Amino acid sequence: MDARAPANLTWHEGRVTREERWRALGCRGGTVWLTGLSGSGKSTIAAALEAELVRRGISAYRLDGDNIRHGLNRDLGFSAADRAENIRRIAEVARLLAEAGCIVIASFISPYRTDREAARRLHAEAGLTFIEVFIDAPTALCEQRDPKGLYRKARAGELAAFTGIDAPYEPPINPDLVLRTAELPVEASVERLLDRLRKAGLVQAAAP
Ligand code: ADX
Repeated sequence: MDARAPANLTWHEGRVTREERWRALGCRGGTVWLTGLSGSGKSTIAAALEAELVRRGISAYRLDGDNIRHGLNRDLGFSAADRAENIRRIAEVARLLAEAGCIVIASFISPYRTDREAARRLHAEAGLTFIEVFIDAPTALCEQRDPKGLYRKARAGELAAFTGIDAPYEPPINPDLVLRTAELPVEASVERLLDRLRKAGLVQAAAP
C-alpha cells in the first residue's frame, strides 16, 4: 500500500493477474520514455516507432507533450512545479497503459532528472519495464530546426521559460539508450529502439 494514499480508500484487486492478462492477449506492456529538447526529434521518432510496432501487430500507444497538454494536462504551464505535475500524471497514465499490456511511447521534454526518476520508480515499484531514451541533439541544431517557431519566439522575448533558452534541461546521466538525431536517420533510431525492446523482452526476436 502506498503510504501517501488518501485515507478511507480501499484498493480493489481484480480477478485477473497481469500474467493472465498478458498471456491471454498475447502482449507485454512497458514504457519507453523519450526525453530531449523541443525540436530534438522525440515526436518524429515516437510516431515512427509506434507505426512499426503496430505494423507488427503489437499494441503500442504514444503519449506526446503537445497532445497531452491539449486535454489531460491543459491546466498546466511550464513552471518547474507544473512540469513536475505534468510528468507525474503522464507517468501514472503510462503505468496504467503498460499494465494493460501496451508498449507506451512517452515523448516529453521532461527536463528534470528528479521527475524522470520518479517516473522510473513508479514503474519499478509495479515491476514494469521502463526504458529511458535520451534524444540527444545540440540546442543550436534544435534552434535551427525550430519546427514550431518557438525558439524564435523565445529569443524575441515573446515566450518565457523556454527549455534550452531560459529554462534548464538536465540530460540523463545513465540513460538506457542515446539517439543522436543529428547523425542518425529516423529509421536507424527505430532499429535501435527495437533492439532495446527485444533485449527487454517486450518484442519478439524475429520480425513477422
Ligand atoms: S515538459 O517540459 O513539461 O516535459 P512537454 O513535453 O509536456 O514539456 O511540452 C513541451 C511542448 O510544449 C513543446 O514541444 C512546445 O511545443 C510547447 N511549449 C510551449 N511553451 C514551452 C516552454 N516554455 N518550454 C518548453 N516547451 C514549450
